[in-house]
Amino acid sequence: MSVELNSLRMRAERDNRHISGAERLVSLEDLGTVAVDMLQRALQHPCGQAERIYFYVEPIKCEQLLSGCLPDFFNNQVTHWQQGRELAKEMLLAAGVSATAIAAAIRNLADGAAPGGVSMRGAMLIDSKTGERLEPDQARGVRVSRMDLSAGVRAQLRSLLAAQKLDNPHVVEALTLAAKVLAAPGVVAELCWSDDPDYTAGYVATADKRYQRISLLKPAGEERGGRAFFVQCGKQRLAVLIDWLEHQPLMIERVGRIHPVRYWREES
Ligand code: PML
Ligand code: MG
Repeated sequence: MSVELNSLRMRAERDNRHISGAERLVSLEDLGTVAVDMLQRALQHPCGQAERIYFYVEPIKCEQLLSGCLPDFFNNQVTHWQQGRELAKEMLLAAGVSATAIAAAIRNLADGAAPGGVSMRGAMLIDSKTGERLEPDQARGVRVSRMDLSAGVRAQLRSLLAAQKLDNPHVVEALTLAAKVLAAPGVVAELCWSDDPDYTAGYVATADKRYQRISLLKPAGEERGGRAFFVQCGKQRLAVLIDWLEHQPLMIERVGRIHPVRYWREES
């Protein structure tokens, strides 16, 4: 018997700024429990208690739901954030992103990619060759929506991550989001670091289905962060890509491989 699913989305603001968002695909039965978890999270956010919290619930048509897989997970431990950014650059160059596009993404994430030098609500879209920003609204960006892990994959992933002491909502949600981004038409790679002041990690995800976690990509206390998707799709197909990222429902039904931690020492 197929279960009807609902897209449940939360976004929270404080001082008229976006501070938190969450996405799930849930049955009617689980809607209340999951929404309460999201509410608590917004009320206990490290940027301060949310002042406005919005919930959106919409049914998903079963026939629209696609099945996806998680990328392979690599855990890179670096000694400081500058080393983390150098590593991210190397990974993005190897994935075919130009040095110009990488520099544009890092500059925007570091300076605050939205007008006023704050973090965006969603992600930037960056042309992977020219470095041009392509998202129509530079405050809102593109919000990746309507994706989730099946119950089996969630349990399996959490137990695999627990073995590396990484079973936390940041990692689980970032992997889920990256799985959808890498499945999208025209995406070459993604760079992300957290906009939460107490979370300094981020990742590079690439079209060969690798999620390279990097332990430090920004200084502690820094609130500027977010996501850049490097795309190669031409302006006509941009609207198709944005629609896919925001609206195509995707259930992730396969885990990827979890690789052991790798320690990066500084060159002496
Ligand atoms: C966020 O939750 O703000 C983004 C987190 C990205 C890094 C997740 C990880 O630790 O792998
Ligand atoms: Mg955040």
